[in-house]
Amino acid sequence: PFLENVMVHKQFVTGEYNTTFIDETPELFVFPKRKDRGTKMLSFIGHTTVNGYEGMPNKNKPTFDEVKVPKVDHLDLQSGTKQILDEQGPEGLAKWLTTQNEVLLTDTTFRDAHQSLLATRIRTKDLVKIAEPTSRLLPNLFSVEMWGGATFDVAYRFLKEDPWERLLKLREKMPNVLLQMLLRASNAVGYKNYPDNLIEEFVQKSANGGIDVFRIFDSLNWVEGMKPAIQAVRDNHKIAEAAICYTGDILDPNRTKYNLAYYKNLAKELQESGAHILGIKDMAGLLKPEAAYQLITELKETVEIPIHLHTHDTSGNGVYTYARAIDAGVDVVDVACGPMAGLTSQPSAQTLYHALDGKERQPKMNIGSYEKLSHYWEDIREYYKEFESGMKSPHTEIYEHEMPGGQYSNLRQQAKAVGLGERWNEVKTMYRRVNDMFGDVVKVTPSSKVIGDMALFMVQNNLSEDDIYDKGETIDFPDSVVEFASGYLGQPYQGFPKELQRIILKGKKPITERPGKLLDPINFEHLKESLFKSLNRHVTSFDMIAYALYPKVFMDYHEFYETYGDVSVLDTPTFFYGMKIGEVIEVEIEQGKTLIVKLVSISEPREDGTRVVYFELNGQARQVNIRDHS
Ligand code: 3PY
Ligand code: ZN
Repeated sequence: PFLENVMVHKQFVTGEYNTTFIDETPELFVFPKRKDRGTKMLSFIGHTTVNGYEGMPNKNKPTFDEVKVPKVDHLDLQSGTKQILDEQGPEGLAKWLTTQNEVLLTDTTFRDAHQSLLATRIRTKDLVKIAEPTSRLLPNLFSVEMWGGATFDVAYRFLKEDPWERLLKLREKMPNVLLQMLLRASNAVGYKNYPDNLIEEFVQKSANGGIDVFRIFDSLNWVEGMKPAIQAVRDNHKIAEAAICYTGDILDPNRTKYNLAYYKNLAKELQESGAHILGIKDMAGLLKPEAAYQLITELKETVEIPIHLHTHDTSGNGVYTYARAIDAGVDVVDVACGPMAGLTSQPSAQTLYHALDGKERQPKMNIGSYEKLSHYWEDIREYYKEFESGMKSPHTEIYEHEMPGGQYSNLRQQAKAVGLGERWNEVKTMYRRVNDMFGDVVKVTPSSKVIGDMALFMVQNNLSEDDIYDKGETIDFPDSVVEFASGYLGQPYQGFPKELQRIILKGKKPITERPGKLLDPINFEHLKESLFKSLNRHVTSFDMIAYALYPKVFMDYHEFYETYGDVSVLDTPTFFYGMKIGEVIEVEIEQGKTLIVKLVSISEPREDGTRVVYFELNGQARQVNIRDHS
């Protein structure tokens, strides 16, 4: 939206245009008058200073250490996996991978690590600053996971920034390593199934924007639901990493539903569906070391494609799990930079490296490089301390409740919000009970939300399992539970428990087809016209996709943008805490154009409930009126 004309238009920048570009987008060739960006920005800073950041208690701005970015000018940019993909294509890259003796690493610091530790709140500005050092210091990475999952939604909803901008900027700064995203198959980066043509459009634009590796999973491990996404990635000549979500415990003889045979069948089906790489996505950190050894050994005998393992270190067993998977021949594992690793995040890259000392598959890397990057992340994490989950030590209870890393803190917040903070232990126990009631399901976004919503609902209303069966006809179940039972998230392995499904649906017939087949395709021409009218500016394909995924979130973002302008240019402490009286900050609003902002004073509230906030902007006195919500 802040891209005002063709010179900086995303479609233009990414080369995604043809000769009809000028005809189709005449509005881009109008160079509009500049709006008063200064006033918008002062309004935002004034608002945040007076009222605090949305959803966070209004706190005095802490003093942070200066964040140092490692200097890398002296390092040549070495070619890496991105060049292999570009030269040899996805099949060539996959083949290359299987010929590597040492294990390769995917760094998740830019995505899952902060999704799992800091409620997905790391801002583009803080990612972009460390992107080039990462690509120069770690040219041997398999990939950097930096997009998708919850980051897309959170960027618009909470960070008030455009996730596509993040993609384009990180791509520019990291030209040598593969960029990876997490794609929830037919749920894209949302929480429900979307029409097939939206999935195709999303994949194509993400590929054009710079994504190389798409890790595709279905929240019920329903391969049928993954096929359109796998095909779309293949059509764009990118790497389709089709992932199996790991649940249960293959070492437990009492849990036979998800056994080795189940995983081997799935792996074969995914290979047949066109996967270039097989992903094993252990989203809750349930894969124990010996289970990892057995699983990877068997899968290596089952499929020819390389295997990429993802876990969360919640139990504290992550490094041991990886070490055993590496013994069994896994090709790539996911790690995060030390200060952003451990607990609900991925195991630490440095820890794994040292654990593999003396082993022949130890990754090829300069461990000192990772330590340099660590200093940056250590400092940056401080900015986001309000979003820490509070988990302080390894949490083996995960093997009981099986809640994914990202959901734990989220559900806890939700429980608090509905007054169940004191009954959190009950919620966890209920989560497991609900899982069993639903026939033991794979739990990952969005199926995990169904289980979480139902567990909260039952604890909140003091409902036991028997109550559901006895009084179910009169119970109004949460929307997500009804959608799930209706088949709108796809089909669970071995089906729904029939009696419970009947109770929830109250006579409505569930679907058994792929929801994407039944949903009307998006008419992008109409969408473009109607968005053009409501936004009153040019509409990019990126805008259309975002709107189609979550209309309200996108429109709220647009409204925010109209009011406050581009706040992604602010430093993070100012974005979350506003300014201190007397403080001076510099804001680079575009390359070469810097505003100097000083907060001079804030008046007492006036009769109408507003305060006057006095600034100096580039030395000139300015003031804005801000409603005090306290
Ligand atoms: C996501 O879907 O965002 C996840 O990270 C699931 O594990
Ligand atoms: Zn994860």
